[in-house]
Amino acid sequence: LILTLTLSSSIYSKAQSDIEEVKTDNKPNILFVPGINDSFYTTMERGLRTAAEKYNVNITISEYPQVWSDEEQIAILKKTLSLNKYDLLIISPTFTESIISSLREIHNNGIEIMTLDTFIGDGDYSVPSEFSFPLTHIGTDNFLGGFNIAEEMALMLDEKGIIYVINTIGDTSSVMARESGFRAGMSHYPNIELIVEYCQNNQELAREMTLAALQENPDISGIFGVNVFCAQGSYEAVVNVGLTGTIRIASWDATESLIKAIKDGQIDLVLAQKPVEMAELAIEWASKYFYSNVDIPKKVLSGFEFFTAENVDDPNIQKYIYWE
Ligand code: T6T
Repeated sequence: LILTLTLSSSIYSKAQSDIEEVKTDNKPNILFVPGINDSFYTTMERGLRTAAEKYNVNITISEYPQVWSDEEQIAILKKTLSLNKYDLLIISPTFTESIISSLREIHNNGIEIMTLDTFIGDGDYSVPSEFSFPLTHIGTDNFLGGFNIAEEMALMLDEKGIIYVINTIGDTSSVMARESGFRAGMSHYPNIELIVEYCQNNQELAREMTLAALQENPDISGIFGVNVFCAQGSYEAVVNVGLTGTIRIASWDATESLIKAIKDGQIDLVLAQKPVEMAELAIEWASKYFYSNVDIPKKVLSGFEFFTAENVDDPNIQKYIYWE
Protein backbone atom coordinates (compact mmCIF):
# COMPACT_ATOMS: atom_id res chain seq x y z
CA LEU A 1 0.00 0.00 0.00
CA ILE A 2 2.79 2.40 0.96
CA LEU A 3 4.57 1.68 -2.32
CA THR A 4 1.38 2.28 -4.28
CA LEU A 5 0.67 5.56 -2.58
CA THR A 6 4.22 6.77 -3.09
CA LEU A 7 4.15 5.98 -6.78
CA SER A 8 0.82 7.62 -7.18
CA SER A 9 1.30 10.82 -5.30
CA SER A 10 2.65 12.81 -8.24
CA ILE A 11 -0.17 11.80 -10.55
CA TYR A 12 -3.02 12.15 -8.14
CA SER A 13 -1.89 15.41 -6.61
CA LYS A 14 -1.94 16.88 -10.11
CA ALA A 15 -5.62 16.04 -10.48
CA GLN A 16 -6.35 17.10 -6.95
CA SER A 17 -4.87 20.55 -7.28
CA ASP A 18 -7.74 21.50 -9.59
CA ILE A 19 -10.37 20.65 -7.00
CA GLU A 20 -11.86 23.66 -5.24
CA GLU A 21 -13.97 21.67 -2.88
CA VAL A 22 -11.40 19.42 -1.19
CA LYS A 23 -12.80 15.99 -0.38
CA THR A 24 -12.15 15.02 3.21
CA ASP A 25 -11.33 11.39 2.44
CA ASN A 26 -8.81 12.31 -0.27
CA LYS A 27 -9.96 9.59 -2.65
CA PRO A 28 -10.45 10.24 -6.38
CA ASN A 29 -14.05 11.15 -7.20
CA ILE A 30 -15.56 9.28 -10.12
CA LEU A 31 -18.90 9.98 -11.78
CA PHE A 32 -20.76 7.34 -13.82
CA VAL A 33 -23.45 8.35 -16.32
CA PRO A 34 -25.38 5.31 -17.64
CA GLY A 35 -27.13 4.94 -21.02
CA ILE A 36 -30.66 4.13 -19.85
CA ASN A 37 -32.60 2.77 -16.89
CA ASP A 38 -32.47 -0.99 -17.55
CA SER A 39 -31.22 -4.04 -15.71
CA PHE A 40 -27.96 -4.12 -17.67
CA TYR A 41 -26.97 -0.72 -16.27
CA THR A 42 -28.41 -1.24 -12.79
CA THR A 43 -26.38 -4.45 -12.57
CA MET A 44 -23.37 -2.47 -13.71
CA GLU A 45 -24.09 0.10 -10.98
CA ARG A 46 -23.80 -2.59 -8.31
CA GLY A 47 -20.50 -3.71 -9.83
CA LEU A 48 -19.20 -0.14 -9.77
CA ARG A 49 -20.16 0.36 -6.13
CA THR A 50 -18.52 -2.88 -4.98
CA ALA A 51 -15.39 -2.21 -7.00
CA ALA A 52 -15.12 1.37 -5.70
CA GLU A 53 -14.84 0.01 -2.13
CA LYS A 54 -12.24 -2.52 -3.21
CA TYR A 55 -10.12 -0.06 -5.19
CA ASN A 56 -10.35 2.87 -2.81
CA VAL A 57 -12.17 5.43 -4.96
CA ASN A 58 -15.45 7.33 -4.57
CA ILE A 59 -18.20 6.61 -7.08
CA THR A 60 -21.28 8.72 -7.80
CA ILE A 61 -23.99 7.39 -10.11
CA SER A 62 -25.95 10.10 -11.94
CA GLU A 63 -29.67 10.07 -12.51
CA TYR A 64 -30.65 7.42 -15.11
CA PRO A 65 -31.89 8.58 -18.52
CA GLN A 66 -35.39 7.17 -19.04
CA VAL A 67 -35.05 6.83 -22.81
CA TRP A 68 -32.07 6.27 -25.13
CA SER A 69 -31.38 9.90 -25.94
CA ASP A 70 -28.32 12.09 -26.43
CA GLU A 71 -30.25 15.18 -25.34
CA GLU A 72 -31.41 13.66 -22.05
CA GLN A 73 -28.03 12.12 -21.34
CA ILE A 74 -26.13 15.36 -22.02
CA ALA A 75 -28.59 17.33 -19.85
CA ILE A 76 -28.09 14.88 -16.96
CA LEU A 77 -24.34 14.98 -17.47
CA LYS A 78 -24.16 18.78 -17.41
CA LYS A 79 -26.49 19.08 -14.42
CA THR A 80 -24.53 16.51 -12.39
CA LEU A 81 -21.18 18.07 -13.23
CA SER A 82 -22.44 21.50 -12.18
CA LEU A 83 -23.21 20.18 -8.68
CA ASN A 84 -19.82 18.72 -7.80
CA LYS A 85 -16.20 18.31 -8.79
CA TYR A 86 -15.08 15.01 -10.28
CA ASP A 87 -11.68 13.67 -11.27
CA LEU A 88 -12.98 11.14 -13.77
CA LEU A 89 -16.16 10.70 -15.78
CA ILE A 90 -17.13 7.16 -16.77
CA ILE A 91 -19.90 7.31 -19.36
CA SER A 92 -21.82 4.98 -21.69
CA PRO A 93 -22.36 7.42 -24.58
CA THR A 94 -25.77 6.88 -26.17
CA PHE A 95 -24.53 7.95 -29.62
CA THR A 96 -21.13 7.74 -31.30
CA GLU A 97 -21.05 11.26 -32.79
CA SER A 98 -23.46 13.74 -31.22
CA ILE A 99 -21.94 13.48 -27.74
CA ILE A 100 -18.32 14.03 -28.78
CA SER A 101 -18.29 17.83 -28.49
CA SER A 102 -19.82 17.86 -24.98
CA LEU A 103 -17.33 15.24 -23.82
CA ARG A 104 -14.41 17.11 -25.37
CA GLU A 105 -15.43 20.27 -23.54
CA ILE A 106 -15.59 18.35 -20.25
CA HIS A 107 -12.18 16.85 -20.97
CA ASN A 108 -10.75 20.29 -21.82
CA ASN A 109 -11.99 21.45 -18.42
CA GLY A 110 -9.66 18.93 -16.74
CA ILE A 111 -11.87 15.89 -16.19
CA GLU A 112 -10.55 12.57 -17.47
CA ILE A 113 -13.02 10.40 -19.40
CA MET A 114 -13.49 6.63 -19.82
CA THR A 115 -16.20 5.08 -21.98
CA LEU A 116 -17.93 1.97 -20.67
CA ASP A 117 -20.14 -0.40 -22.74
CA THR A 118 -20.59 2.09 -25.62
CA PHE A 119 -17.93 4.34 -27.16
CA ILE A 120 -17.50 7.48 -29.25
CA GLY A 121 -16.22 7.65 -32.84
CA ASP A 122 -15.06 4.20 -33.90
CA GLY A 123 -13.91 3.38 -30.37
CA ASP A 124 -10.24 3.26 -31.33
CA TYR A 125 -8.60 5.80 -29.00
CA SER A 126 -5.08 4.55 -29.76
CA VAL A 127 -4.82 6.62 -32.96
CA PRO A 128 -4.92 10.42 -32.44
CA SER A 129 -8.24 11.80 -33.72
CA GLU A 130 -10.98 14.25 -32.78
CA PHE A 131 -12.48 11.59 -30.48
CA SER A 132 -9.36 9.88 -29.08
CA PHE A 133 -9.23 11.92 -25.84
CA PRO A 134 -10.76 9.26 -23.50
CA LEU A 135 -8.31 7.32 -21.34
CA THR A 136 -9.75 3.99 -22.47
CA HIS A 137 -12.84 2.08 -23.58
CA ILE A 138 -14.05 -0.89 -21.58
CA GLY A 139 -16.80 -3.16 -22.87
CA THR A 140 -17.97 -6.30 -24.64
CA ASP A 141 -16.60 -7.38 -28.01
CA ASN A 142 -19.99 -6.77 -29.62
CA PHE A 143 -18.86 -7.67 -33.15
CA LEU A 144 -17.58 -11.07 -31.99
CA GLY A 145 -20.78 -11.74 -30.03
CA GLY A 146 -22.90 -10.94 -33.09
CA PHE A 147 -20.67 -13.14 -35.25
CA ASN A 148 -20.96 -16.08 -32.82
CA ILE A 149 -24.75 -15.72 -32.66
CA ALA A 150 -24.91 -15.83 -36.48
CA GLU A 151 -23.00 -19.13 -36.51
CA GLU A 152 -25.27 -20.63 -33.85
CA MET A 153 -28.43 -19.51 -35.62
CA ALA A 154 -27.22 -20.80 -38.98
CA LEU A 155 -26.76 -24.21 -37.36
CA MET A 156 -30.21 -24.07 -35.73
CA LEU A 157 -31.83 -23.22 -39.07
CA ASP A 158 -29.92 -25.78 -41.17
CA GLU A 159 -28.25 -22.88 -42.96
CA LYS A 160 -31.41 -21.59 -44.68
CA GLY A 161 -34.40 -19.35 -44.10
CA ILE A 162 -35.33 -15.79 -43.22
CA ILE A 163 -34.11 -14.16 -40.00
CA TYR A 164 -35.74 -11.06 -38.57
CA VAL A 165 -33.14 -8.89 -36.82
CA ILE A 166 -34.65 -6.34 -34.48
CA ASN A 167 -32.14 -3.66 -33.44
CA THR A 168 -32.47 -0.37 -31.53
CA ILE A 169 -31.07 2.74 -33.27
CA GLY A 170 -28.28 3.29 -35.84
CA ASP A 171 -25.35 5.38 -34.52
CA THR A 172 -25.23 3.50 -31.20
CA SER A 173 -21.86 1.77 -31.10
CA SER A 174 -22.68 -1.39 -29.14
CA VAL A 175 -25.77 -2.55 -31.01
CA MET A 176 -24.45 -1.59 -34.45
CA ALA A 177 -21.30 -3.66 -33.83
CA ARG A 178 -23.57 -6.59 -32.87
CA GLU A 179 -25.46 -6.16 -36.12
CA SER A 180 -22.23 -5.88 -38.17
CA GLY A 181 -20.84 -9.03 -36.54
CA PHE A 182 -24.10 -10.84 -37.20
CA ARG A 183 -24.12 -9.76 -40.86
CA ALA A 184 -20.47 -10.80 -41.22
CA GLY A 185 -21.22 -14.23 -39.74
CA MET A 186 -24.27 -14.68 -41.95
CA SER A 187 -22.37 -13.69 -45.10
CA HIS A 188 -21.10 -17.29 -45.13
CA TYR A 189 -24.66 -18.61 -45.53
CA PRO A 190 -26.08 -17.57 -48.92
CA ASN A 191 -29.40 -19.31 -48.25
CA ILE A 192 -30.15 -17.18 -45.21
CA GLU A 193 -31.86 -13.85 -45.82
CA LEU A 194 -31.95 -11.05 -43.22
CA ILE A 195 -34.69 -8.51 -42.59
CA VAL A 196 -33.32 -5.78 -40.29
CA GLU A 197 -35.47 -3.20 -38.48
CA TYR A 198 -35.00 -0.64 -35.67
CA CYS A 199 -37.38 -0.20 -32.70
CA GLN A 200 -35.84 2.97 -31.16
CA ASN A 201 -34.92 0.91 -28.05
CA ASN A 202 -38.59 0.62 -27.16
CA GLN A 203 -39.89 -2.78 -26.06
CA GLU A 204 -43.50 -2.15 -27.01
CA LEU A 205 -42.47 -1.01 -30.46
CA ALA A 206 -40.23 -4.09 -30.78
CA ARG A 207 -43.25 -6.28 -29.99
CA GLU A 208 -45.51 -4.50 -32.50
CA MET A 209 -42.87 -4.42 -35.23
CA THR A 210 -42.10 -8.12 -34.80
CA LEU A 211 -45.80 -8.94 -34.98
CA ALA A 212 -46.14 -6.92 -38.20
CA ALA A 213 -43.01 -8.53 -39.67
CA LEU A 214 -44.34 -12.03 -38.90
CA GLN A 215 -47.65 -11.18 -40.57
CA GLU A 216 -45.96 -9.76 -43.66
CA ASN A 217 -43.37 -12.54 -43.91
CA PRO A 218 -44.84 -15.83 -42.70
CA ASP A 219 -41.59 -17.56 -43.77
CA ILE A 220 -39.52 -15.92 -41.03
CA SER A 221 -37.92 -18.83 -39.18
CA GLY A 222 -35.48 -17.05 -36.88
CA ILE A 223 -35.28 -13.87 -34.79
CA PHE A 224 -32.27 -12.08 -33.34
CA GLY A 225 -33.15 -9.46 -30.67
CA VAL A 226 -30.11 -7.23 -30.37
CA ASN A 227 -30.51 -5.90 -26.79
CA VAL A 228 -32.82 -6.10 -23.74
CA PHE A 229 -35.72 -4.16 -25.26
CA CYS A 230 -35.53 -5.70 -28.76
CA ALA A 231 -35.14 -9.21 -27.36
CA GLN A 232 -37.94 -8.95 -24.81
CA GLY A 233 -40.40 -7.34 -27.22
CA SER A 234 -39.70 -9.74 -30.09
CA TYR A 235 -39.92 -13.00 -28.14
CA GLU A 236 -43.16 -11.79 -26.51
CA ALA A 237 -44.61 -11.27 -30.01
CA VAL A 238 -43.67 -14.83 -30.98
CA VAL A 239 -45.27 -16.21 -27.80
CA ASN A 240 -48.41 -14.11 -28.34
CA VAL A 241 -48.98 -15.47 -31.84
CA GLY A 242 -48.34 -19.06 -30.72
CA LEU A 243 -45.21 -19.61 -32.82
CA THR A 244 -43.00 -20.76 -29.94
CA GLY A 245 -40.68 -23.52 -31.17
CA THR A 246 -41.46 -22.86 -34.84
CA ILE A 247 -39.35 -19.72 -34.84
CA ARG A 248 -35.85 -20.08 -33.41
CA ILE A 249 -34.81 -17.13 -31.25
CA ALA A 250 -31.45 -15.72 -30.15
CA SER A 251 -31.42 -12.83 -27.69
CA TRP A 252 -28.77 -10.46 -26.44
CA ASP A 253 -28.69 -9.61 -22.67
CA ALA A 254 -29.36 -11.96 -19.77
CA THR A 255 -32.38 -10.41 -18.05
CA GLU A 256 -34.42 -12.58 -15.69
CA SER A 257 -37.32 -12.73 -18.13
CA LEU A 258 -35.14 -13.84 -21.07
CA ILE A 259 -33.50 -16.55 -18.96
CA LYS A 260 -36.93 -17.73 -17.79
CA ALA A 261 -37.95 -17.85 -21.46
CA ILE A 262 -35.04 -20.23 -22.13
CA LYS A 263 -36.25 -22.46 -19.28
CA ASP A 264 -39.78 -22.36 -20.71
CA GLY A 265 -38.49 -23.36 -24.17
CA GLN A 266 -39.45 -20.00 -25.70
CA ILE A 267 -35.91 -18.82 -26.57
CA ASP A 268 -32.96 -20.91 -27.80
CA LEU A 269 -29.94 -18.79 -26.96
CA VAL A 270 -29.12 -15.77 -24.79
CA LEU A 271 -25.82 -13.90 -24.84
CA ALA A 272 -24.97 -12.63 -21.36
CA GLN A 273 -22.68 -9.65 -21.17
CA LYS A 274 -20.70 -9.22 -17.95
CA PRO A 275 -21.75 -5.83 -16.58
CA VAL A 276 -20.29 -6.51 -13.13
CA GLU A 277 -16.90 -7.53 -14.53
CA MET A 278 -17.05 -4.60 -16.98
CA ALA A 279 -17.65 -2.24 -14.06
CA GLU A 280 -14.87 -3.75 -12.00
CA LEU A 281 -12.40 -3.40 -14.89
CA ALA A 282 -13.33 0.27 -15.23
CA ILE A 283 -12.77 0.97 -11.55
CA GLU A 284 -9.59 -1.12 -11.43
CA TRP A 285 -8.07 0.83 -14.33
CA ALA A 286 -9.31 4.12 -12.88
CA SER A 287 -7.62 3.25 -9.61
CA LYS A 288 -4.40 2.35 -11.43
CA TYR A 289 -4.59 5.67 -13.26
CA PHE A 290 -4.80 7.59 -9.99
CA TYR A 291 -2.56 5.48 -7.75
CA SER A 292 0.13 3.87 -9.92
CA ASN A 293 2.42 4.81 -12.72
CA VAL A 294 1.21 2.38 -15.39
CA ASP A 295 0.12 2.76 -18.99
CA ILE A 296 -3.64 2.35 -19.42
CA PRO A 297 -4.58 0.10 -22.38
CA LYS A 298 -6.77 1.96 -24.87
CA LYS A 299 -9.30 -0.89 -25.02
CA VAL A 300 -10.25 -3.55 -22.46
CA LEU A 301 -12.75 -6.34 -23.24
CA SER A 302 -14.90 -7.88 -20.53
CA GLY A 303 -16.10 -11.10 -22.23
CA PHE A 304 -19.51 -12.76 -22.54
CA GLU A 305 -21.22 -16.14 -22.02
CA PHE A 306 -24.04 -18.07 -23.69
CA PHE A 307 -27.12 -19.47 -21.96
CA THR A 308 -28.90 -22.41 -23.60
CA ALA A 309 -31.44 -24.99 -22.42
CA GLU A 310 -28.49 -27.28 -21.61
CA ASN A 311 -26.65 -25.01 -19.17
CA VAL A 312 -29.41 -22.70 -17.89
CA ASP A 313 -29.58 -24.40 -14.47
CA ASP A 314 -25.83 -24.47 -13.93
CA PRO A 315 -24.86 -22.09 -11.06
CA ASN A 316 -21.59 -21.27 -12.86
CA ILE A 317 -23.57 -19.62 -15.65
CA GLN A 318 -26.48 -18.39 -13.54
CA LYS A 319 -24.19 -15.87 -11.84
CA TYR A 320 -24.31 -13.91 -15.11
CA ILE A 321 -28.06 -13.25 -14.95
CA TYR A 322 -28.58 -9.49 -14.60
CA TRP A 323 -30.07 -8.22 -11.32
CA GLU A 324 -33.55 -6.74 -11.50
O1 T6T B 1 -27.34 -4.18 -24.31
C1 T6T B 1 -27.22 -3.22 -23.30
C2 T6T B 1 -26.04 -2.33 -23.61
O2 T6T B 1 -24.88 -3.11 -23.77
C3 T6T B 1 -26.30 -1.53 -24.88
O3 T6T B 1 -25.25 -0.66 -25.14
C4 T6T B 1 -27.60 -0.77 -24.79
O4 T6T B 1 -28.63 -1.66 -24.46
C5 T6T B 1 -28.48 -2.38 -23.24
O5 T6T B 1 -28.40 -1.46 -22.18
C6 T6T B 1 -29.69 -3.26 -23.00
O6 T6T B 1 -30.87 -2.53 -22.95
